Amino acid sequence: MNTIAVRGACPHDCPDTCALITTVDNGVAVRVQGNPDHPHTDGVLCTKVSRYTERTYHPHRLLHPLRRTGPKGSGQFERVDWDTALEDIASRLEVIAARNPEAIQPYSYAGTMGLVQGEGMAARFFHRLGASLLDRTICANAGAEGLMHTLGGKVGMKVEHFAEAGLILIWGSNSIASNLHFWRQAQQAKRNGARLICIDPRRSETAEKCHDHIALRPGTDAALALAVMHELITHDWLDHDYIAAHTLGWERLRERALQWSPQRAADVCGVPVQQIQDLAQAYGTTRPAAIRLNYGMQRVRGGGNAVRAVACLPALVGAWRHRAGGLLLSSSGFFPIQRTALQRPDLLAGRTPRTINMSTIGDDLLREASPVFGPKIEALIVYNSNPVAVAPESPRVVEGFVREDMFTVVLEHFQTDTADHADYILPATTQLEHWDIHASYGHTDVLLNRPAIAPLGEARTNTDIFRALARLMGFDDPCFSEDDLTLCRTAFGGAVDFDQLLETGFASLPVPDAPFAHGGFPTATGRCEFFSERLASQGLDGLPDHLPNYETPTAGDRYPLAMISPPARNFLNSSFVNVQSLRDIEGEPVLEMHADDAQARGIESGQMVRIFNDRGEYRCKAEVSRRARPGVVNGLGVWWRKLGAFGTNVNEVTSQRLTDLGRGPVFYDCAVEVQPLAETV
Ligand SMILES: Nc1nc2c(c(=O)[nH]1)N[C@H]1C(S)=C(S)[C@@H](COP(=O)(O)OP(=O)(O)OC[C@H]3O[C@@H](n4cnc5c(=O)[nH]c(N)nc54)[C@H](O)[C@@H]3O)O[C@H]1N2
Ligand SMILES: Nc1nc2c(c(=O)[nH]1)N[C@H]1C(S)=C(S)[C@@H](COP(=O)(O)OP(=O)(O)OC[C@H]3O[C@@H](n4cnc5c(=O)[nH]c(N)nc54)[C@H](O)[C@@H]3O)O[C@H]1N2
Ligand code: SF4
Ligand SMILES: [Mo]
Repeated sequence: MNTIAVRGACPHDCPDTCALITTVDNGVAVRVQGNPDHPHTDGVLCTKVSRYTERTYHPHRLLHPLRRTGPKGSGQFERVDWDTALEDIASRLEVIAARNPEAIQPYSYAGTMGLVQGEGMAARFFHRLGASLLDRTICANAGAEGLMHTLGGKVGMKVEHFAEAGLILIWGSNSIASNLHFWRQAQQAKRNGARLICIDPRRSETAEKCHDHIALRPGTDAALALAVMHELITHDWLDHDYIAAHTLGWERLRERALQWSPQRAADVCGVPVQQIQDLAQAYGTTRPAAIRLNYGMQRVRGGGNAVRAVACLPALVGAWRHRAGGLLLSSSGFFPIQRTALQRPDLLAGRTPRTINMSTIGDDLLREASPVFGPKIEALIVYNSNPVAVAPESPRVVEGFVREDMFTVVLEHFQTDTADHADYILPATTQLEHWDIHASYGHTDVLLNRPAIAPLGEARTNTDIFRALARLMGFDDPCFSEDDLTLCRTAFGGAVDFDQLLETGFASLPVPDAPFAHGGFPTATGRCEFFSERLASQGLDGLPDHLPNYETPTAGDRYPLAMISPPARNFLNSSFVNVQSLRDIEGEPVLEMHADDAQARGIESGQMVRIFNDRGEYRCKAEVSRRARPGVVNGLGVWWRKLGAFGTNVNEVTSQRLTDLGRGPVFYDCAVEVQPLAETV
């Protein structure tokens, strides 16, 4: 038997970006494990990716191109050969482009985080075509903007130093589920005597393993952070030297924070005042104090401001002085990604296409041509994303996708809800079958992914599909013939040692251990900006503040419950929902409810319920659970609609409104009512 071990990288949208070792027997991948040589991975993978061969060799993997035969959305297709599919797609796009290339819309996100199979060749293709651009806002934009206006970029603590902290605030993050390798650091800190405080409306797996859990109402984090500042000020738990030397706008922030007494915040957040005072005391008096912030807390109207408020805290107490102090939301800003070289915006040749926001794709697919909007969307090319399941307000998204006058191409591994609506489905390779290179948003190493096995069936890489379309459409710039290994080299240019990547599979960036111990923030002023001139000059509040949710339900309202829909532990967004062994662990879609809320509606655990508002209706089982706080229901995971009850998932009821900063989605700012299903059918 010929057995080899191939080094790779996990492609998924997860902060951990693990280094993989795939064992291949006679050309068949038999095992995917964590690389023990990579310190962050430490030989450990999550349950999902440990089962990667099950996903790769899944009986439903798409193995050849498919052309639609039934009505849009029916999921009926016939097999066609690649030439037929690509020639037809190219000629359909040519006809539309001749009228107006902006009627062609790419739609992609983080099915793979790879810089090559992501926006590498694809971006070149769409730039050359002059297609509309896509604002990739669906996950992190509000927080990213908030961080940018405060710290200057997506930068922060190095994850390995959390193990030395004396206090860790785990803020809007279910780390056990979504950031396992950080959780290992937090556990090490706990063993060393650190105190762990979780701030999350849901009593998550992580919350129950921390010393304290602050179960605030969704969308009230800025109020909590401002009240913590209030206490830091009134007890003088401040690092005056750090504030004077390395921050901007202290006097103004002080004035704002003093308006947020713990009692006022307790009323807004729905938590005991004592909990807020304890939190502030712990944060003001424990060194080093670290904050692991995650994107869960910015999917609400005030998400950008909330991140701004939390990101001010470390500078107030001088936490950045220590390498185990400060804050980490994302480390991706440390990576010197050569986006211009990879994506070649120069191929636009002076054209400035409009930009469509991926978070409002439902409305935008239904818009007619107008001077403000531009042309109606006539063609949609989807890759690395499953918008019919993951985008907000899916009734509108589906209405757009079933348009018979729209030409839709979906590059996929599986026939997802989105692929069901395609005119052509093109089978794509998985991470085990292609080259790629990865930055990370949870650590500071670059990872290289080598193909472990040959593509299954007739699957082709995303890059190869766009190369072929470029050729058919007569795009002759030499950049369209570059191969994937060349693109891997381009991604970081000379900034990383590519020979080392080829040899070991990973390479660390030279990031200092305590990057802001002496200030030097990547803002315009080099300071941590409590007050942002840039925001003020746009007519916005220069200081962070609490902005109430769009939908803040109270008892007696038509929709009196707040719903959040955090990720399921054994899925990754909508990926893995079709992997049987993982679905068996998750069971079925559930809505967690507090006993009081369930009882008031005559709902018992295990009963089917309808969760509804003016936008739509989602159906699943209710689970009366300690994980839910009163007034808040938790709809877990982004299930494939067709694998959920009655073909629905949680995005039936979420809204397309946008966050205060970054034009992001507000998945967790959503008021609903819940009823037992039996009464209503
Ligand atoms: N297993 C698994 N891992 C994942 C994912 C997955 O789907 N499954 N998704 C990946 C993706 S796309 C991302 S972006 C990352 C990060 O993904 P995140 O969405 O940040 O994921 P979580 O760490 O689960 O954090 C969300 C937590 O925030 C809580 N939360 C909801 N609303 C609020 C609020 O208003 N305030 C506060 N303080 N907390 C709130 C939720 O209850 C939940 O526990 O994780 C990635 N990792
Ligand atoms: N209600 C609610 N909705 C949410 C969220 C939530 O918390 N609640 N989370 C939001 C967040 S944070 C995010 S990031 C988005 C995620 O949204 P998406 O980025 O769309 O993520 P996935 O649902 O995982 O879908 C990715 C798809 O890409 C495919 N894919 C993977 N690799 C490749 C490849 O190499 N080539 C091709 N062609 N396809 C590939 C996978 O098979 C999968 O179907 O969802 C958002 N939606
Ligand atoms: S999903 Fe996250 S934890 Fe799991 S293997 Fe990938 S990077 Fe690691
Ligand atoms: Mo995300």
